[in-house]
Formats: sequence, C-alpha cells, structure tokens
Amino acid sequence: MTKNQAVLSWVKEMTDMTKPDRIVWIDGSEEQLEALRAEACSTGEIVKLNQELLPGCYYHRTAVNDVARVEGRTFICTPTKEEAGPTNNWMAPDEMYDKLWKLYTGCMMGRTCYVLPYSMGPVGSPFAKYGIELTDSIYVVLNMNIMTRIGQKVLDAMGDDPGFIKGLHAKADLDEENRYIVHFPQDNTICSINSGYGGNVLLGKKCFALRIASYLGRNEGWMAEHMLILGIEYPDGDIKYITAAFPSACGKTNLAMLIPPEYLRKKGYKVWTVGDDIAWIRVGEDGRLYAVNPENGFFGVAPGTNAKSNPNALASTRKDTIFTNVVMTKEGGVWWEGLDKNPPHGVNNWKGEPWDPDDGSKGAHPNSRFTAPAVNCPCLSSEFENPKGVPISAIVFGGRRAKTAPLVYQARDWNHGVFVGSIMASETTAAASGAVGVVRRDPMAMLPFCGYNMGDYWQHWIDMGKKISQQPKIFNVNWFRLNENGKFMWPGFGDNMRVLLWILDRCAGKVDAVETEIGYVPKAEDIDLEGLDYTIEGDQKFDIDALKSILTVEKDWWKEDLESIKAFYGKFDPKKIPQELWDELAKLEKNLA
Ligand code: SAT
Ligand code: MN
Repeated sequence: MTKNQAVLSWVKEMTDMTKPDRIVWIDGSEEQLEALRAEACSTGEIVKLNQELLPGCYYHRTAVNDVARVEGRTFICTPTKEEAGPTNNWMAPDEMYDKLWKLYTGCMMGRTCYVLPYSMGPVGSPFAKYGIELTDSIYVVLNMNIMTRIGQKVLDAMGDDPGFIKGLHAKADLDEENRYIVHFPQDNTICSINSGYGGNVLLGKKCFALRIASYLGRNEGWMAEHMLILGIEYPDGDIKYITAAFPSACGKTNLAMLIPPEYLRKKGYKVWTVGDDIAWIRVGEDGRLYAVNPENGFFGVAPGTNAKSNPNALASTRKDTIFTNVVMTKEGGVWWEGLDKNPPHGVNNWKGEPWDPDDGSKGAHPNSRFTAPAVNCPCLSSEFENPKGVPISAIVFGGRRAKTAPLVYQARDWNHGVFVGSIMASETTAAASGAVGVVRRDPMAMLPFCGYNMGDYWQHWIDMGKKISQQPKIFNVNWFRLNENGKFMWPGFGDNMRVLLWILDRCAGKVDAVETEIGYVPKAEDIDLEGLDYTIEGDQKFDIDALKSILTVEKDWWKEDLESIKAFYGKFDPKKIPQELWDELAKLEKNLA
C-alpha cells in the first residue's frame, strides 16, 4: 500500500515488538470497513442497532474501569521536565520508553494489528497533517473512520515523507495500573496502552490534534486549540465566525450547533457549525486569524442531548453513528439521561447489568458518547472543508462557574485577553476520571491538552498577537451561574445566541459597554431579551434584573479568585510566565483593591 520506508520500517519495528498474529492495513474501502463491522459484531465488541431506526449505527460498551480520559496517567515526555512544565506529568523519555516497551512486548499475541493511516484536515490540503495509528481494536478503527479521513488516499498523499505522527495503541489487559497515554513531542510519537476509551485511544484527537499539534504549532508559528468554530449568518447573508474554548463536557458541541431563538430565526439568522472541539489556527495573508477543524466527526457527550437542547446533534446521530456506554433499548435503539422523560424498562444499563430506571440510578454513563460523521450535521458549514479555514472575529473563553465569572465580559486588548484565557477556571466534569464539580484552573481549556510548558504556551499566544494585524476581540462567558438554591440563572442553549450577537456587535464597534475591574461588561439593555421565556424557579422569571445580577462583577468573589490565580501562577517558574501576564495580574489586583 505504500513504499514509504519510514512507515514500513516503523510498522515492522512495532509489530516485531507487539507480535500480533495478523497485520491488516486499512485501505478505508467500504468493503473492508463492512467486514470489520461484521467481525466486531461476531465477537460482541460492537452490536448492530436496529437498522430501520438507526441505519449504519452500532453500540459499544467499554470496560467499566475505562470510561474517561485519565489525566493522571497522561504524560508529556520531553527531554527535560521543564519543557513539559508544572501542569503536565513528565518522565524522562528513555525511562518511559523502557517501561512502555516492556508492556508492549508480545501484547498483541493472538490479536490483529490494524495499520491505520489517517489525516487531520482534508487530505491533500496544505495544512493537513498525517498520522499512522497501529491498534488492536476494531472499535478504534471504526471510530477513527468517523472522526478523521483514513485509508489509501492518506498514504498516497504522504508519499515518501517520513514526517508522519506515529501512534501505537494496544488494549493489552485494560489494566488501570498500567494504563499510559504518552506523548513524545520531539519524536512525533504517541503511545497508548491498557485503555479502549475515546480520548485515550482515538489518537488523532486529543493526543495528536491538541498535544502534539500544540507543540508543532509553537515551533511552526500556528496554534492548536481546544475550541469549537461556528459561523453566525446575518439576515443579509454576511457570516461572522467565532471560536470558543470550553473544557470537556461544558457545552462546546451544543454551542457549535446552536438553534437561534425563534424571533431571530424569523428574521433570517442562522448558525453554521465548522467544528465542535478542535481548531487549528493560522495567520492569513490579510493579517487575520483563520481556523480549520482538523476532525471529520463529532465525539459528543450523549446525556443531556435531546430534541430541544441540541436537535442538530441528535439529527447527526441518526445514521452511521457509534454509541458508547449509553443504554440500548429492546428495539435496538438508544437512550440516555436527558434524551426524553421515558426511560426504557426491562433493559440493561451501560455496564450491561439489569437496570431499573425507577431506582434513581443512571442508565447511561455520564460520559457516554456518540461518534457521528460531520456530514450528518444539518447545520454543517459550507466552509467545513475549506483548507484555508474561516476568518475569526472573536475568541471566546468560558468555563462552568457557579459564581464569580459574569455571563460575559470582554478583554481590553489581546494581551489582556491572553490573561483572561490563562485564568480560566471550571468545575470538573465526568469527561476525565476523578472528582466531578471541583473548581480548577484550566487555562484556555488546554490544561489536559497542552503538549509543552503552559508558560511557553502563553508566551506563544502573546507572540501570535504581534503577528496578527487584525486581531480578533477576546471574551469570557459563563452560562452556568447558579443562584443560592442551585438553579441556573441563565437559560443557556439557543439563548446563548443573544450573548454571541452582543459579542459580534462589540467586534463591529456597534455597541458600547461598561468598563469594570475585569474588563468590559455589557449594558443590560444591549443584550436583546425579546421572546425570552425562562423561569429560574418558582415565580422568578428571567428578566432584565436577573440579567443585571449575572452581569455584575462581585468584587469579594473576585478577590478570592485572585488568590487562587496567584497560587496557580505560583506553580510556574516565574520567568516562564510572560511579563505581559504578570502586568495584567498586577492590574487586576490594583483594580480590585
Ligand atoms: O477526550 S475525549 O476525546 O474523550 C472527549 C473530551 O474529554 O473532550
Ligand atoms: Mn474536547
């Protein structure tokens, strides 16, 4: 399938070590994929769902101890610890290779090794990057077929180039104690062992398109970000693009596929999805930033997705989709918490155990997922495959914060915007193993995904700003403010469009704002509440006073936050943090004094 010597000799070296019974090169043809689906069905690895209800759809359960990314077992193995920085796990490359090679030796005996060529970005586009994943999992091959472009065409585009990203994945024994997700940025290499779950094993996604790509981007002068990309079409046909970084399971897919409120739809406003998770961003010839989505599908959180919250995501999953760790119904359909109010009875939960929806336990895992092809998405942007990407007007950061962060605020300028990104915080979710609901600092939503020292990453942001003659404006949003009773104070979902329109009005210089200690906050009247119908609780309807309450900057909360920001910055070698950010921190402290 290829004459690329670098590919051939690496595949030989890895398979000599892992010793699979068979080696199968994935050409990406429908016949080959169909045969793999049939084989995986015959072993129970996947289950064919009801083909009338869900044509081309399959169901998979992971091991119960293997349901999320494992940040504690994810490593960045740069030559020195300092290059990986204080927010990444690090081990010396030699030591780690030693450990891994022992675990990999003979681990594919009795299994098949699939050689999977894949492309991040449209094959042949000047910005596409290629990888080869070796895996002993058909589930991985089938998911990568949805999430990336795969097969012979990728090998053809690679030609003799030795500069591909090497990925070795083996399920081994799914042993948690020996589970490792390891990156060697200097070697263009990713090693994953003892897991079969999404972000740990679909190596094109977080491992390549964020951790390795962020490292490449710094060296090559571009950016790999944990961002959705969406376009807002105005009634006159003009489309403005926004990227937004939120941590995992904080609503990127929902925002990327948002349905505008009815009054805006009637006027002709539309939203177009370019990406829901990852953006590769470059400076265009005109001095603006351009973003592409290197993926080809959506690996979205199922629970909470329904015909009201995200009809576009739901529609995307109605064919050719793989469902992981949701509930399978008797009819061979799927169900999860928040899909509707009619949980199936007499079926098993995600673990495969008999489940009674009335006993209060969950049927689907909170991090259960759908893997759906982008082409299924009714609001997919016509620019989705544009190799140049789309021009960015605004960059939005955001987290899940019960308090402190207002609904929206704007940074004063680029450097302040980088600071705002660097102090992002969010409550943890089920997307990673560990406690849920704990506030942690998650700069640019990249804490688990930055392939090098976060201080150098901030410097890269500052440096990029200097290269952009037409800088996007930078904002922070928080859809998740709670009142004293734990009720959401903002309706979220489609109504987030009201905030996005204010953001774009600011970018166009159409509306003024109130300067506060932390940046610019909207005047409440400037966020259009027409037709908004939301009851926070009891008889408390959302109105302009409720809006004002989530736009105010509570100084005491911010003073508390300042201490936590300082503690976070304190983890770094002070010289690693750009002076511009120290200056912004000092300014914030002064403003709050
Ligand atoms: O890392 S995953 O790709 O499994 C999903 C996420 O956490 O964003
Ligand atoms: Mn993500």
